[in-house]
Amino acid sequence: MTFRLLILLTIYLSMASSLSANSIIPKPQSSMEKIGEFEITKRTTISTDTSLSRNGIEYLQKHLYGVSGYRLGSSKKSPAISYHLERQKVKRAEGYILDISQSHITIEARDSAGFFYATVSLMQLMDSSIWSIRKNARKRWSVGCHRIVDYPRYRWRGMLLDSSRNFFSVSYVKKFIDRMAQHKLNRFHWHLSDDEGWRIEIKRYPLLTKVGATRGDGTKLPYSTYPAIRGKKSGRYSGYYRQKEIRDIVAYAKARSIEILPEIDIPAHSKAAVVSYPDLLLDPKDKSKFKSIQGVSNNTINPAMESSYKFIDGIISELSTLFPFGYIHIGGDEVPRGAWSKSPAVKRLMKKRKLKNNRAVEDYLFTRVDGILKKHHRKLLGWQEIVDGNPKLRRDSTIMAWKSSKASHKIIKKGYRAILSPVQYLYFDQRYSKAKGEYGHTWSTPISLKKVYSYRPQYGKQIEGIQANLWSETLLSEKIADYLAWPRTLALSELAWSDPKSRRWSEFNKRVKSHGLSRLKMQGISYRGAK
Ligand code: TNX
Repeated sequence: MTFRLLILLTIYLSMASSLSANSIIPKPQSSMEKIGEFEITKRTTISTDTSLSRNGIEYLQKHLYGVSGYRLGSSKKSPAISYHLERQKVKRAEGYILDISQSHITIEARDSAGFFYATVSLMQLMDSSIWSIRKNARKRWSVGCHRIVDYPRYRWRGMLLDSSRNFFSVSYVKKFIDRMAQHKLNRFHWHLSDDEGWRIEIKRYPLLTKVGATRGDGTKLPYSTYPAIRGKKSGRYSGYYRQKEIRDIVAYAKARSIEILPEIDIPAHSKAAVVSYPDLLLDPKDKSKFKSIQGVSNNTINPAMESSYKFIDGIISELSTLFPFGYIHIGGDEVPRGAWSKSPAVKRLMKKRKLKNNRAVEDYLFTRVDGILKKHHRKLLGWQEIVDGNPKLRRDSTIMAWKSSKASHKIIKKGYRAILSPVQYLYFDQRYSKAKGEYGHTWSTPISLKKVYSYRPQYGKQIEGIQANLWSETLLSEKIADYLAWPRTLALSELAWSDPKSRRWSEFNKRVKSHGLSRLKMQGISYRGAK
């Protein structure tokens, strides 16, 4: 081959490869591959002109130190990696421009999230061992030259972890958050109370954790509230987070551009609260007997007791000191039929307020709770059942649509904002397939990785974004949690971040197999298919 031909071939190949995808998940909005490589070594220097880049830089340094044993020094004169505040060129919140050439890496963004995500993208272009949890021999990291211009499709890119049905340790919660951040997810929805356990220390109401955080022999909560667990039928089970631990986790998430949305599920799904404070939360004269869809008896806070509202106010007040995020999730799902039907207090309330039926009583409750949230400068988030009736909520309330991919229509019509989390695509507690031995719930349809990826979420002004939910009734171990969450979370991240027009299942699947999974493996994640 002549020299000229060789050059032509090289140019052609580099053009062709610029069209192909790189290793980044979620896929960037635009990415161009260039010729050459940049090499990060011990001597590479770093500089910045903004404190907004702190989280990004620290994240890179932490990994380099953990794996290669060095941190990069800073240099103002001839830095090799420079972080630069750029509000003109980078127009979108959380967006960034990452330009890698043979002599320089330039990162431009307008906010802390943008700098963080640029850094994560840079690290995904490095050898996957940068994600390793162990030190290894690698000291030099070559990064292919690229120019990437990127920003998210949705503002809300969430995941729910249910710490009530089965408890997860602080260290697992941190891992969960870190892995979300690596894939540019930014909202951690933390389900902290349910029938099976109250999981957060509340100073005003110590019995919530003294009584309500333990179930089983000798406690007030049954060990095996179906389908809370699949394992043993008896024993004792407890766990909760102390406020100190909560503060630590909030800071950990913040350093990774993740806001934490705490959820206290009311008025139903509240057995643990009700057995802890029956005098406050129940009408002593109520003779109603009812069961939740999960088979838990009388699990609902009474909406006619003033003490219920005082309790809710106290909880929300403490939550707002712990969680800086502007929203609190109040549940609102699955109020069992027959709840309060024989409560004299509810009957009196109905008469006094001219409430026609049970649904109107619920509306009254949600309206009051929204008022309490307002007092504490928090916006309301709740499950779709809240707007099955007509509570008077503030316009900026946000509702999660979970029963189907069309459930958002009603929410939008009523003028609220919606987050899409349809059980048919984004309930990661459901099994992957019908094959024998699969973990997970079976009550909805199986959800394969491909099925997640095939979801076409609605887009529009009132759509905040999307979220996957990892309910934990069947999550008997962290391994099972990992298995159900991964690799499906990779698909979630792409639905939440990337342009749907650029999504191709076969290309995504290839990228997952050749890059995505090896990054998970390096961290010891027990994803489905891991050996
Ligand atoms: C429905 S989604 C629930 C949860 C369960 C989940 C199990 C929602 C608002 N309620 O309480 O854990 O199904 O898949």
